[in-house]
Amino acid sequence: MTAEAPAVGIIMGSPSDWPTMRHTADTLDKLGIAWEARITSAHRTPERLHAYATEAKSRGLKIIIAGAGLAAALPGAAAALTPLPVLGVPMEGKLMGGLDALLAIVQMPPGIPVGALAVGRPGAVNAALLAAAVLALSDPELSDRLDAYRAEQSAAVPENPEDT
Ligand code: RP5
Repeated sequence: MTAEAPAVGIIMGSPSDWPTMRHTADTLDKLGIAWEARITSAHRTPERLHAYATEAKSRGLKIIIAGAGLAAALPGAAAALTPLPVLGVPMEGKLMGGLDALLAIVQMPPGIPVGALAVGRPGAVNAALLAAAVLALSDPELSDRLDAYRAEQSAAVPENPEDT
């Protein structure tokens, strides 16, 4: 987290989601994108979620990334309360390795979209990269940093499997 006003709000249903969602935060840090993180459960703290989501745009946030497990209503409930783009990350380790949360997040009714990512750490990382790609459309310096991130990632992949 930086002193800069956060562009990305990372929300999650439980403190138990943070070990996964911290990969979102770490990836945003690598790209120099300011973020904030909050526990806001659709079921356990609905008033907190309502306040957070309805105030998010006026507070200057640009994108919300929501991680949740089990019934995983958080991303959809947040999307219903804000015009900002909402990306959803299903938590793993619950029923069928997180298939429950994946289906809950991806099966939104038409009219209120959630950008559903992969289950667990891959989705948490990619949510940050997808948010970065959207923000980079209006931020040339971030666009350069994202290009550099991807070039570095490519360079780190060995061509010969025996080099790993
Ligand atoms: C969901 O229930 C949370 O997103 C979490 O993934 C899941 C379990 O929560 P805890 O029982 O670990 O607090 O609301």
